[in-house]
Amino acid sequence: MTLLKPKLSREVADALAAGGPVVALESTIITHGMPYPANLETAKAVEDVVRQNGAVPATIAVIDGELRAGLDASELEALAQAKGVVKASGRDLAVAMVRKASAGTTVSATMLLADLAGIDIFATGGVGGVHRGAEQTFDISADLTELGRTKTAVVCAGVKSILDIAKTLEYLETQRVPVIAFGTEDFPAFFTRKSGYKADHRLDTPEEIAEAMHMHHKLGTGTGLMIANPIPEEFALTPDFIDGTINDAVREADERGIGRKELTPFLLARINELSKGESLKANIALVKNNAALASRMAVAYAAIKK
Ligand code: PSU
Repeated sequence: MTLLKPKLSREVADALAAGGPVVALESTIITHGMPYPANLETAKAVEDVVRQNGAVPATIAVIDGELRAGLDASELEALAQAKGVVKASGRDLAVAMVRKASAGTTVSATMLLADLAGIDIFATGGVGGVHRGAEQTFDISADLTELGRTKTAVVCAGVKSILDIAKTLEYLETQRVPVIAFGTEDFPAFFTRKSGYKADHRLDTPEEIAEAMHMHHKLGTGTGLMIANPIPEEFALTPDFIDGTINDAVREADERGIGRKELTPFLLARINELSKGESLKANIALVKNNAALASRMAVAYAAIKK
């Protein structure tokens, strides 16, 4: 069976045809991860960061049922303001297409669509993981299983402690996904540079990471890679401050019975309110930082592939 391909913007199609560096970006962060207008400003700023670092941005989404890689300014604007947009993980894409719905794509859906488009590297803020209490709820993000089956390198700032970080790392090990921290031994926890856990590997340059991606795929592993890039020091939140806020938000979600795909958006919005916008500022800074690293990796990877 011939696999589907997302519709590419002209810029993305040209870059891919020339074997040039392209970085995929997700859209759930726009539709469900940040409030308007910070979501739109961030989406545009992140695309600028990718360009400044020598790559072409490919924001991935579903627009009126069409799979897309590379959105123009008015499409980004519409997505950022749309109400009731679907949050689509990989399994939701087919139904969104049939219903001609628009959807923000999560890490899992974005990885899948990036791979179908021929894009090897993807930058985001945080990936989903094993939720706290998963031994009761079984709530494990499809992002982790997608990492175990789709050959995309995902640059993130680690996972935040709304999740069970230890179990998330265990799950990634089971899924045969290398976790590579950039320039540090520590696995970062999104708002903070350390989680208390070590990453499996440390590499110190984008070129080395691109080389490792190349070897990983040449081994036929068939899995993705997680590149964990700590938030820049000046934007990092103090663990005491953010951990208390996260615990309050998690408790509230529990009391209100919020779960499944509503849980992560609820926690992100609540943490932003409780932290009086501090978490959003950190979130924006780390996404840009990840986009810069992903772009430098894409430039190096394109040179290796040529
Ligand atoms: N973490 C963030 N911001 C986000 C998300 C996670 O800090 O926007 C989004 C991503 O799109 C991720 C999704 O793929 O939430 C995970 O949702 P779930 O936990 O329901 O799988």
